[in-house]
Amino acid sequence: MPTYEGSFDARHLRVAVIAARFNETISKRLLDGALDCLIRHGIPPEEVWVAWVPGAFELPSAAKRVASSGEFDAVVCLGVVIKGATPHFDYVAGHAAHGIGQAALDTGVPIAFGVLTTETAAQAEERAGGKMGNKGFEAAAAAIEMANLFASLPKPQTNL
Ligand code: INI
Repeated sequence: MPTYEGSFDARHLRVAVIAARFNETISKRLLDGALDCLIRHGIPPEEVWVAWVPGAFELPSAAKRVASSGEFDAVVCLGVVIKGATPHFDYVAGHAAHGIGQAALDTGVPIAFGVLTTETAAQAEERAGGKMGNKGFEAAAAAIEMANLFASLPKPQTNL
């Protein structure tokens, strides 16, 4: 029975990280977690690629642009959307989730969803290096695993 599983060896991988600046204090901690993961798994620090966008709403278009460049094996999207802070939480969070997923489907490149969607800033902080871990680290680990899995799977004839 052929069984496929992606390893966490990132030494050979080209990974792009896109971080949303809104709620920057927290998104910087997600970025710290993502970089820690990528470097611990073997990517030389000078080869990790980072781009900043204004907010989570901009993550899907930037992710699609970067993923379709052909220069990366995986993309990690990071952002922080806090419900208490905005009446249009559902639009920003919904667009980010749907759009990032669609960008991954459209490009065939794994794009990890490291966007916190929480009720309060305290809940976001807990998930950005606090007692609930660091979702930036987890998203980067998912990106590594998916990039290695895709490299080992049978090649698609089309991206559809
Ligand atoms: N962007 C976020 O990343 N998080 C938020 O909580 C947020 N709030 O609260 O509005 C937010 N808004 C900005 C949005 O992502 C866009 O940058 C902006 O609408 C310009 O397109």
